[in-house]
Amino acid sequence: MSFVNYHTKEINCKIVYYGPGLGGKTTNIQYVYQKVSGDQKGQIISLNTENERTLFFDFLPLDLGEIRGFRTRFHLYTVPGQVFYEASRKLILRGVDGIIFVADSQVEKMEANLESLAGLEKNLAEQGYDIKTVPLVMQWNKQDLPNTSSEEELQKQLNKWNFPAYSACARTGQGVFESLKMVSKMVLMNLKGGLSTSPFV
Ligand SMILES: Nc1nc2c(ncn2[C@@H]2O[C@H](COP(=O)(O)OP(=O)(O)OP(=O)(O)O)[C@@H](O)[C@H]2O)c(=O)[nH]1
Ligand SMILES: [Mg+2]
Repeated sequence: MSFVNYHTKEINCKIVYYGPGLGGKTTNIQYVYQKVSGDQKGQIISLNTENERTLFFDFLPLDLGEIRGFRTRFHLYTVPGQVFYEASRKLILRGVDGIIFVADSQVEKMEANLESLAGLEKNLAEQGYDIKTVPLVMQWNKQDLPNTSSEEELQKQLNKWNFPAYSACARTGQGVFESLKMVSKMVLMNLKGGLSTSPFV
């Protein structure tokens, strides 16, 4: 739930990058961190295993300045994608405002994508959220690799709700800000009072 404080004129929103292990969630927020200017970002915090897999989460606070008189901050989180970290994913999803589902476009990863998406739907339902109504953007990542599913196939298998979707290569940054801009716009439009200007546009 976005935290809008009318007294101090602050808005805090939580965006979670969700998806299967090694799909590119951490790479997304590392790219954002590299590109956002110093005064807009806090430290990136990563809790990793020794081989660079996310152990608990990555966290990047972004300060977007004022939107209609409200000091606006976005807190970006990634979940650990490895199957056995389900409890961590549930915890990180608490109070989420917007989600970027980072799918791995490689053909052999379709099962892992489907499993992760089913987990997301279930974890949201446990919080009382219906996935259909949550601001969510699909990201078809790793499109630079050979042997990827077509966008049409990804769309058919993973996006029956017809969320906005972007092809991406998080390593080079393709699609990274497009996804973030769209989800931020959806989150702000969802806020009471309809603050409809995306801070990234
Ligand atoms: N070729 C290619 N490699 C990518 C892309 N995005 C990420 N990678 C690579 O994929 C590997 C895993 O990326 P991460 O960002 O750590 O994946 P993750 O989703 O955070 O993984 P977990 O933390 O285990 O859930 C790294 O070696 C990245 O450099 C991409 O678009 N193309
Ligand atoms: Mg990670």
